[in-house]
Parts: sequence; structure tokens; C-alpha cells
Amino acid sequence: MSDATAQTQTRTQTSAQIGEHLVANPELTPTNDPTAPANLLAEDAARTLLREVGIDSIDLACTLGSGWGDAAAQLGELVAEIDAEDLPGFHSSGVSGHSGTLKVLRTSAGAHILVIGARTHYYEGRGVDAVAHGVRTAAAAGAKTMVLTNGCGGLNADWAPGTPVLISDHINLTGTSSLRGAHFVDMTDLYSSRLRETAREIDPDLPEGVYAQFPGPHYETPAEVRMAGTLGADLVGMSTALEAIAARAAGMEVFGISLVTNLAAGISAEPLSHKEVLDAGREAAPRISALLAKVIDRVLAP
Ligand code: 8IG
Repeated sequence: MSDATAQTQTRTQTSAQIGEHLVANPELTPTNDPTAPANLLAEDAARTLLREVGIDSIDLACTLGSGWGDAAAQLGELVAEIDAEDLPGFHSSGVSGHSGTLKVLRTSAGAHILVIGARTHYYEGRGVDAVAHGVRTAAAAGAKTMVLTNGCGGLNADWAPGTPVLISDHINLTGTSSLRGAHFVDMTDLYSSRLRETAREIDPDLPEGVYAQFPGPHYETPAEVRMAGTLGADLVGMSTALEAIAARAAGMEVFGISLVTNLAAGISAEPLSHKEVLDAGREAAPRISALLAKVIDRVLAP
């Protein structure tokens, strides 16, 4: 076979693999195409994860944000802990307060929970596929529920640092999407009202609010916080919305919960500090960990 024929054959194979369209640049393959590089990478990570852990599937996945790091310990018995770098497509974040591992836990009822301690933030500049990778990997590993947690700024002065708030909806202010191509996905009831009900059965006093995702990494100006408030936001942060979109697109039911670690800029007279964020998280940890464990237990109850 001539070199030219071999090359043509390789190219033909590749086009067959990634669909009829957009063969010139696989990165442009729509995210609803299973052969999009982002989906293939997530499949690869899920396969690696399940093989390493020696299980067939994950039931529920949970991404832990600022202040939520201790919550994993209460969710079940640790089956395996894997460094982010050892799984295709994952990176350790390098943000203090964020761990760089994925854990698999087994609940007393025998369900498997994937705890993603290695979240990639949009502000890291790795692109939206990296941001959605944890969620897509969870979906590829079989997870039906995606629990997204974060630390955030609060616009409601009544929510003292350390207050957990259910996310009822979001406003995506990143100017981008975690999806690409003609991938039109309904975002009605994105943050499952059923799961919010479940959480309120455990703590009837849990407030809820609309989360606005800013691109970061800087915090907002007071004027931007006022803008977010005018638009209908109660919480401001740098994560979650893009992941929730990817989770919904992957068919998962989404539960979102924020820990208000600081009042958003201009809401209190004090300037914001990352130390304040970490302190509020540390102090609230036992309470919010117990809350999350109870919610997840109930979600997984047969
Ligand atoms: I923790 O006040 C935390 N993350 N955008 N604003 C934004 N992100 C945050 C904040 C905040 N606090």
C-alpha cells in the first residue's frame, strides 16, 4: 500500500470515528456527539477509575468546593483514593482549600459515591472541557446524581459566614458554556426541586438562593455585586454553573449547595480575604458535613 493510500485510510477511519461532520478539527465536534474529545476523555477517565477501584459503577458524585473538604469523611467508608494526576484529564488544582484527589466511598447501604476533590475552575484557563471533566467522568461512570458544592459570597446580609444555602437556580455570567455545537439543553428546574425538598426534610430552615457564576479569579467590585443583585442573584462565586450545565446535558439530576464563606464585596464594610474564606469553611465544616451526609443518604435511599 502506498503512503498516500495509508494516510487516506487513516483519515477515513478517523472521520468514521468522530462522525461525518467537523472532521477537520475534532475540538469542534459538538458535545452531544459521543466521539467529541471531551466525551472520549471522560469515558477513558471513568474506565480507569472503575478499573482501579474494582467496581462496576458509581451511583452518585459530589464535587467539594471551598469549605466542604471534610464532608467526604462522613459519606461512607473509603474504598479508594486516587491522585488527580493519575486519572486521564484531571489536574490537581493548586488552590489552597481544594484537595487534588478523587475518592470512592461505600455507603452502609452499599452504594458508591465518587467524591471529586479536584475541581478545575474556569479561571485556571484550561478551558471549559477541563471544567466539565469531573462531571462528565462521573456521568460516564454511571452516576445518576451530581452534587455540586461551593464556597461563595453572599448578597443577603442575614446570611452570616458559615451559612449553607441551597442553590435554586443560577445565572451564568462567564460568557461561555460547557457545551459546544448545536447542543440545546433545557435548563428548567436544573437544580432539582425534588432534591431541594429532600434537603429541607433534613433541615427545614435551609435558605435557598440564585447563584451567579463569575469568571474570576478576582472577586467582584461592589458595583458588580449590586449588578448581580439587580439581576436576581443571591450568591456569587466562580464555579458550579458550568458544571451544572454539563451535568444536566449528561442526563444527571443536579443538587447544588453553597457555603456562604463571606459577604460579597460591598455588602459588609470589610474587605474580602481568602483566609476569611478558609476560616469560615473550617468553622462550619462539622455542621455542613453532617448535613451533606444526611442529604446524600436520603437521596440514595432505595
Ligand atoms: I469562597 O465573594 C468565595 N468565592 N466570585 N465572590 C466570588 N467567588 C467567591 C466569593 C465571592 N467568595
